[in-house]
Amino acid sequence: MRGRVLRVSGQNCLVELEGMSVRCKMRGRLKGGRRESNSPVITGDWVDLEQDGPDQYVINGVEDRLSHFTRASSSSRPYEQIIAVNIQQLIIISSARNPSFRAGFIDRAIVSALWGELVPVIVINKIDLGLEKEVVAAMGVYEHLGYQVLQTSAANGEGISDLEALLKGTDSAIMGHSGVGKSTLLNAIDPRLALRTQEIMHQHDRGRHTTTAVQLYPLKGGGYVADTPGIKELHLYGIQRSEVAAYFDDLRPHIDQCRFRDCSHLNEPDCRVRTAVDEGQIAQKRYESYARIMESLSV
Ligand SMILES: Nc1nc2c(ncn2[C@@H]2O[C@H](COP(=O)(O)OP(=O)(O)OP(=O)(O)O)[C@@H](O)[C@H]2O)c(=O)[nH]1
Ligand SMILES: [Mg+2]
Ligand SMILES: [Zn+2]
Repeated sequence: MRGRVLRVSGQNCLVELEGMSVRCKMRGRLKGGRRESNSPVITGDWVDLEQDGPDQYVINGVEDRLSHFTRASSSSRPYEQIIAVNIQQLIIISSARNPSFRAGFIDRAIVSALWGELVPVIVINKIDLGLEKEVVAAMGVYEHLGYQVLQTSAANGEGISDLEALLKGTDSAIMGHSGVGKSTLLNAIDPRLALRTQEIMHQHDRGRHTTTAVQLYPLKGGGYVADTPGIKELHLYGIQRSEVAAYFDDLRPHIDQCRFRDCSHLNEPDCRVRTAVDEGQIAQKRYESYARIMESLSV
């Protein structure tokens, strides 16, 4: 039988099978699988199931994945942490403020999406709290790059129907810092989800994550969406320094025109990328994000 993994916790999975949610365990040889990764079965996986008892199933195998949202763990020896697979869109949620807007985080998330074969979409939530100049400028940059940018407020309902239309009929994962309103937005789209959200009184507690596990939910209009726990730092996984510029759609057109073929675009002479920054063809902020990613990668 073929099912879709909705949630993974240790060796236990919740799997959608013919419209029902069933509990599954992983077959022994699966557990031993890829040691360098967080789990052999990931939310969004299509799996081969077998009934093992009255109310118990086992996962025999995992189908090849078409796409993935992956990061590196923040531990001292980073390992591959695959968050969700077989989805089409990565919905990158930021808040206009509280917690404060960080373009650098969005830029990393875009790289992560493109590397994982996902279409990045940018959502600025909490617009009821006002839009500072920096936020408006960043939205302009992303729109100019051709990414879809949505403005929402879960508080007053603005943009919620746009977000709903965006999610409908496709599979997406929602990501962003803790407290930007990911779960609140999903509840606004479908109150039946009844996801836990942060209490107002705890809004200023740092480091408190309200959503603690990745879970895929079917949407009423068709399609699925994965709510994910807040991410503090998005460490990129599997990308080498020499590849980063190609994931910046604004840098890429220039990278073949540098004097050196292996130009890092950080400090070499006759670097066409840095000239483009100086001439205003590449936004300064985007270049800073690129440089910071390069600094964070060792190879
Ligand atoms: N003013 C305002 N507050 C919002 C909005 N959306 C969410 N909030 C509030 O922001 C807080 C955090 O919302 P959550 O939905 O729990 O945030 P989250 O991104 O799911 O957080 P984690 O699960 O920890 O990653 C709650 O107090 C919400 O009521 C909005 O559009 N405007
Ligand atoms: Mg949440
Ligand atoms: Zn260069």
